[in-house]
Amino acid sequence: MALERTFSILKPDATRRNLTGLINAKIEAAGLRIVAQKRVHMTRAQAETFYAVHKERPFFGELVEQMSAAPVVVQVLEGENAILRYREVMGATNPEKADAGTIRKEYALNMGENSVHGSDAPETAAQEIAQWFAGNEIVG
Ligand code: DAT
Ligand code: MG
Repeated sequence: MALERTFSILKPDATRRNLTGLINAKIEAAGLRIVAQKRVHMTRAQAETFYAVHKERPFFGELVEQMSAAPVVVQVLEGENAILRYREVMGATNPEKADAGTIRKEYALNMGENSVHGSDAPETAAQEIAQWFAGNEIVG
């Protein structure tokens, strides 16, 4: 398979606890290259847009609140099969169900504050990357 790109967020619970370096080490050890990265503080509106697919879910308000409460690090990761590979490295959404060695198993606090986001499909990856990065900010 050709090189693929996925969109990643190191969430507020991770930046607050100074875990961005440890998480990046796991990303790189998994063979994913960080080809774009910046620290941003999402507005509520940006968080609402980003998670619009979940707007009818009961946890949406809390999710938007948490995502805009502190800075995040947004990233583009590149590698073979990067979308699926990163989902494996992240672990399950619920950290109690995440496999040993995954980011969420090691660092997530709970279902909402689960340390990382990763795109779930090629279409969402392209959309999410375009929402946060200009083409010339991505250096592969
Ligand atoms: P993922 O982040 O694994 O792609 P998702 O897209 O289903 O999971 O949900 C997006 C985020 O919303 C998830 O990372 C944390 C939050 N979330 C999902 N389900 C939740 C729940 N049942 N209770 C609280 N937060 C939840
Ligand atoms: Mg998702």
